Amino acid sequence: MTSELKDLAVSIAIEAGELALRRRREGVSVAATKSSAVDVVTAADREVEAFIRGRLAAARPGDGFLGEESDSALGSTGLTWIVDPIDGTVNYLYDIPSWAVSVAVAEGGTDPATWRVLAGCVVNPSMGEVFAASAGAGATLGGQPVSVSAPSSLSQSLVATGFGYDAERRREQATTVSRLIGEVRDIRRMGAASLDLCALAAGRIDAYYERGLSAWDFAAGALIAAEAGAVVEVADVREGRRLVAAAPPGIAEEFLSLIRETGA
Ligand code: LIP
Repeated sequence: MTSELKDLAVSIAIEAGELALRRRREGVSVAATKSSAVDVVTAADREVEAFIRGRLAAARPGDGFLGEESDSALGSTGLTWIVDPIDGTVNYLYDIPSWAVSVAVAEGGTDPATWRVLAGCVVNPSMGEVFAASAGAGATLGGQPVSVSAPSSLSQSLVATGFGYDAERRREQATTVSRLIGEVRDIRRMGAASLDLCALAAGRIDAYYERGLSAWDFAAGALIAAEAGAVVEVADVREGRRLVAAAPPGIAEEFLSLIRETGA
């Protein structure tokens, strides 16, 4: 079952990525803003989500849907598809080749506190990279197994994070980074949570944290990272914003402790 769900997620995410890439090459502009003047949505975001939603409705008509750009649907099968049609929208708008199509399917609803993500796929169309995982069956990049790094220490670890769309929240997050940056190898801010988590899965970074993500930003990437061997924590809700943190087992406890100490 989870293998078939993963195959469907991969098939749809690849096709959606091809559509998004075509629209990028045709030219992209802001269609609207959401939580702030810099929280943008493009026509492609909406078109790609509609495409994904249509393919899922045809393949699994009774499943629920939760996407970034359209109304959610409960469904009747107990499964819900959790979709970010273009994660890294600002990168997409600026034609920075670090954005992704993220498709996950979960049972138990859409609250990370209670859901069980069964399968997921994250596609980076600009790089031609397809990350995928199904629960208990490992994670892959291009169909080949991937696994997290094994950093010798936290001070030797490359850490990725991200920032919110609200200026005051970004100031707070910058303060956290200023406290953290001297304790680790370096920081990377790449602009798409799903790709940050896949980079962790592939050993391209050693740890990741971010506060304030939506379920669709990390549902697939968190499964891929966990199936690649990462300890993934989605908790510590503060002012309605959860903390997502992930790291290899050897540094996970120390890393989680450090990001809490620094106020993440
Ligand atoms: C993005 C996340 C990223 C975060 C950005 C933004 P979007 O999602 O993937 O990690 O730092 O602020 O939230 O809005 O591009 O789908």
